Parts: sequence; structure tokens; C-alpha cells
Amino acid sequence: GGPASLSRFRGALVAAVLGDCVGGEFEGAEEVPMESVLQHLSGLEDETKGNCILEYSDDTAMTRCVVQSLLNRSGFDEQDLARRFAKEYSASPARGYGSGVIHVLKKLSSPQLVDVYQPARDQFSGRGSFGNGGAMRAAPFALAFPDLADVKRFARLGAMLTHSCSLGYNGAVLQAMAVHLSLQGALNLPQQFIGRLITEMEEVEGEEEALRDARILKEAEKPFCERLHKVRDLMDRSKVSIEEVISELGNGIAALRSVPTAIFCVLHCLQPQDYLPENYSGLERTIAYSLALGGDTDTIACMAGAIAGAHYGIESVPQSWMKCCEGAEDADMNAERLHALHHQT
Ligand code: 8NA
Ligand code: MG
Ligand code: MG
Repeated sequence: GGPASLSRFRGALVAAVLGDCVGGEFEGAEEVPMESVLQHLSGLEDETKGNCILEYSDDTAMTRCVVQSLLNRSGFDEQDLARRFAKEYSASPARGYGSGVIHVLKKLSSPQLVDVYQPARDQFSGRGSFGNGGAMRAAPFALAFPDLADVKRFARLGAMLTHSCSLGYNGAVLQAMAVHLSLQGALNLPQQFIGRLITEMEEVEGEEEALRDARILKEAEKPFCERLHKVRDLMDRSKVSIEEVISELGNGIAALRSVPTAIFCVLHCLQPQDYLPENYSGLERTIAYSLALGGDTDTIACMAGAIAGAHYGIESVPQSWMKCCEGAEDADMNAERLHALHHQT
């Protein structure tokens, strides 16, 4: 489809759910042989297995809250979103939430709470979380708002409800921007795509809080920019091993060690790779490759899935995968509503 087409919206929201659901199998695994990934994925084609055999986790649970809030309020409303996060957590607490964020989610359900951003600020002795939990749910901001400035602003605020450290919320800004650019067709020119992300993040990470947090955590002056430069270097190489990707970019639960990695997965899988089945679509390659990195596989595949789905569109999503994943049908319907909201103005 053309820029911001319905197919791209559906691809983005559905593939994020698929990444989460199929990635759950390997979450936290240190080494994941490609053979195991391909076996897991071919298992999804077994017709006898029934629908929704793979449950979604915190990534999709929180993304659904963002989607519902944006649709119901026709825009960003932090009170409404905070309430939805709290309600969702108390209804289904066993979705694999990070061990820190559950304290925020419990506090957000208090009727006495005045400032909905305060519980997140109190995390980790006042430093705030740098986990990837803000980034994993950032895609809907790119779908709801046509202007990049709004995408950045609301992805940041949406993340700050649980992640007040700039290394957490700036991961969400980066992820939302990647989805935004992909929806516009920017992945047709991969070098320009990564160049644009670097330029945007130069500005984002030039802010005082970001520079201060990076200093305190002993990271590079502009940590996401540094990683994006590494992504660009790895893109230019003809052969890259999984080990190199993990050591250069990471596969962990910190936004800094997973958002640039997800972006790399998408870029790397734009072309066929000899260790992936020839009949795989680009989207299938992206998700398979994300799982083979190990570590926080559900979240990396969820983020890579959103970016890749926005590029390839819903046509590249296998029906059999969709049928196996809880929440995929819902995501497909909500994508249509977000598409309408996006094109409303
Ligand atoms: P979070 O905010 O609890 O952060 C995740 C973890 O990161 C925390 O529990 C801490 O260990 C660490 N952390 C974050 N900020 C700081 C800090 N300032 N100082 C010290 N340590 C810190 O949760 P989240 O919403 O960011 O979730 C992140 C990931 O954890 C998600 O992938 C989610 O699925 C979850 N998770 C991951 C695994 C896994 O094995 N990869 C397993 C279960 C849950
Ligand atoms: Mg998860
Ligand atoms: Mg995870």
C-alpha cells in the first residue's frame, strides 16, 4: 500500500501482537538456535492445534490499553491511560510484567493519586525505570497521530506513566518514530531511514535530562544515537553474526539494549538471508530473526514486528500465525479504527 495505507496500519498492530505471542516461547533464553525458531514457527501451521494457542504478554496487554485510550478519548489523556494500565494489571496480573513496573501499576490504581506521573518517578530510588516497557507499547502513538511532533510528544508522555528515566522514555520515542517513518514508506530507502532516526535522536538526546541521565548511568553522551550508529555500521557489513549483534546492540530488558536491536532486525531482514527459509516474507524473516537473538525475545519481536508490519502491510502476515495468536484479530480491527482517527484531521 501507499504511505499511511490501511494495510500498513493493520500490519503494524497485528505483527506487534504476533512478535509478542510467538516470542514468548524463548523469553529469557540465552541461546536460541535458528533451528528451534523455525521449528516453533512451523508448528503454527498445524491446523489441528486450534485458535489462540499462544497467549500475549504485558507488551500486548499494555499496547491494547494505549489503543483503547487513544480511540476512546480521540487523543492522548494521561488520566484515562493510567487508569486503563492499572485496571488491566489488576484483572490479569500474570502477563509477565517487569518486576519493577508492578509497583507503579499498583499505585496507579489508588483513587487518592493526584499526579499520575509520580509513581513512575519514585521507581529505583528516584532514578526511574530504563526498561523497555515504555517502548514495547509505543507503536499506537505512530498510528494515531499524523504529525511527527505529536508522535514524539505523546510516545514520551505515554511511556513516562511507568518509565521516568530518559533512557526508558526515549526508547519509546525512538520506537514510535521508527513506526511513523515505516508507515510513510521510509524503509524503501534504508540508509535514509537510519540517517533520519539519528538526526531526530540527536535532538531528543540533546535535552538536559537525557544528558544528565546518560552521565549518571555512565553511558555514551547520547546513548541511543551511539547505538544507531552501530546499527548503521552493522547494516553496511555483508555478514553479521548473531553474537556480534548481541554484543554490539544487546538483547536485554533495557530500552537501550533492545529498541536499536529491534530496528536492526527489521533493516537486516529487508533482504533474504541464507539461514532463513526462501519462502518467508520479509515480515516472517524479521520475526524469526528477532527470536534467534534470545534474551527479551517477546519484546524485541513485538517492536520489530510493529516496524516491519508498517512496511510490508497485512498481506505479508501469514493467516496461520494470526490464527494462533491471542489478540491478533482484535489488533486488526483496532488498526482500522486508528487509521480512521489518523486520517480524521
Ligand atoms: P521494569 O520497569 O520493571 O524494568 C525491568 C527491569 O529493569 C527492572 O525490574 C530492573 O531489574 C531493571 N531496571 C529498570 N530501570 C532500572 C534502574 N533505574 N536501575 C536499576 N535497574 C533497573 O519493567 P518494564 O515494563 O520495563 O519491562 C521490561 C521487560 O521486562 C519486558 O520485556 C517485560 O516483558 C519484562 N520481562 C522480561 C523478561 C525477560 O526474561 N527478558 C521476563 C519477564 C518479564
Ligand atoms: Mg512480555
Ligand atoms: Mg519481554
